[in-house]
Amino acid sequence: MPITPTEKIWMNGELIPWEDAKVHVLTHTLHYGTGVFEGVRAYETARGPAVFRLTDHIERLFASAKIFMIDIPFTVQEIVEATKETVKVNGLPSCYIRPIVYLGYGEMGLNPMPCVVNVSIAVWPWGAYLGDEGMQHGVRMKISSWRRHDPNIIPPAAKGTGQYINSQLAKVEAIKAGYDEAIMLNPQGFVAEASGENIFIARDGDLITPPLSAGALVGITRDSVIRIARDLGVNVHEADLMRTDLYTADEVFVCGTAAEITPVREIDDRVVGEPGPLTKKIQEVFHAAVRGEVERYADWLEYVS
Ligand code: PY5
Repeated sequence: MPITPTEKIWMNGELIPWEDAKVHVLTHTLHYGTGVFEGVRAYETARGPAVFRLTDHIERLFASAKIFMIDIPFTVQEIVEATKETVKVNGLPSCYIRPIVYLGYGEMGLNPMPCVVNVSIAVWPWGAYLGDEGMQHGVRMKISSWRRHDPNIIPPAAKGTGQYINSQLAKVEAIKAGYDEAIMLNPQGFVAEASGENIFIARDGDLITPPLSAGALVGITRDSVIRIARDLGVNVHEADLMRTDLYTADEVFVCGTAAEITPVREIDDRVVGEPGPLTKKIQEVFHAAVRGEVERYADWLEYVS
């Protein structure tokens, strides 16, 4: 899905025209992948655009930066405000938001610490990441032959730009084999997550998701799903899952900012089926919550004006 340009991008404190938001080819992050980013969404609500769990996303951005010892030259509050400003100035009722912290031009050694730290925030309209058909009827997944990285090799707790080459190896393999998305096992062989989403299964009415220690990103949608499910009276637990737990699950779905709640209808050619009742209910509550229609989750929305 090609990016639709919008008007302005926030770069290091200034809103500049979309086409001027450029970096030098010797930008450090381009060469070695030390950068951190977020994927956030703003939704249309009755009170105008609202950013879903914005402060939580920006706090995770700072946590990712801390892991890589990148000092962001702004505060959390400043980036929160800059994000709202960028959404507002572009005049979109809803959009995807991509804040990125990257190391700039000036050094080429492997020591990233002397590099200048840059921050940009871009927004553009982005529909269902795994497709409208997938959102309604479920996607077909493949367990990747590529493993999710071990926490002592590259930390899955951080959303580092470079670590996504691992996700891309898995995604390309899955697409080339005719599937929509890849599921990644950790070095021990347990399910970690999908290439850009966390994963849940439903079994006997309970929801189970791999623990963060299995190599899953500390997903904000994952956390929202856990809260919604518990509020619905569903038992949710974290447990190591084997690939066969996915094959025999009653329901499977993945979740993330881009993918929202996407049902899974097939894994490695084993049929899970059309979206089940638990998946559909959580999808429904999530979609209402992000649009400001559920009072209980009002604190998840940060309005841009
Ligand atoms: N796991 C990985 C590896 C992710 O990249 C993402 C988000 C998630 C889980 C879900 O996290 P959250 O719920 O906090 O978004 N992926 C990005 C996103 O914006 C990039 C996808 C292209 O959804």
